[in-house]
Amino acid sequence: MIEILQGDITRLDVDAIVNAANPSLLGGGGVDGAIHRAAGPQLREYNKTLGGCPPGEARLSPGFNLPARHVISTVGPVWHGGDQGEARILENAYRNSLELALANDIRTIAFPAISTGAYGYPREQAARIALRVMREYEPRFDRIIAVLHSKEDYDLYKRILEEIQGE
Ligand code: AR6
Repeated sequence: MIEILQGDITRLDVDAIVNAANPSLLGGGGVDGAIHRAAGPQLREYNKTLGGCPPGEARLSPGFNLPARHVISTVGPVWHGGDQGEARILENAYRNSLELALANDIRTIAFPAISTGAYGYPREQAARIALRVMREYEPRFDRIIAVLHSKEDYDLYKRILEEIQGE
């Protein structure tokens, strides 16, 4: 089942929250900064052992001080206008996060709106990709949660999910 929530992803008690990271996996701003602050410095120490992550791939870490049991870090594309393979990389970020979750018996997972902040991906196009991949994987999870920071993004996701469910 897909759920759409407005709020702070670091507060969720789920098997895994997904981080919109950068390829270093060592922290940054936005949701990445919030997750590292809430998880504690052990997350950065652990991620040093992972050796980074290319765009579109995903890596697993423990949740440390988070209510969530795991952090799945993925790296979305930086938006360069849309002709640099951004859509495929964004789709892969969602898909590889969900595949990594399945391989680790994760049944409840929460995603932020990957790439739509500092990385500049147009929000509506990104939401369509996110929700289409979530729909595809929905039967294999107990909960797939999209967590939106702003009311605007929350409303956008609600609208697009209704559109997709009507197809
Ligand atoms: N919970 C849920 N969503 C949040 C939270 C939160 N606590 N905080 C912010 N968002 P961004 P990106 C939303 O910039 O575009 C970092 O520096 C935010 O409103 O966090 O993938 C990394 O290290 C936006 O809608 O991620 C990378 O360098 C969404 O999360 C780079 O930013 C994603 O915005 C990644 O950029």
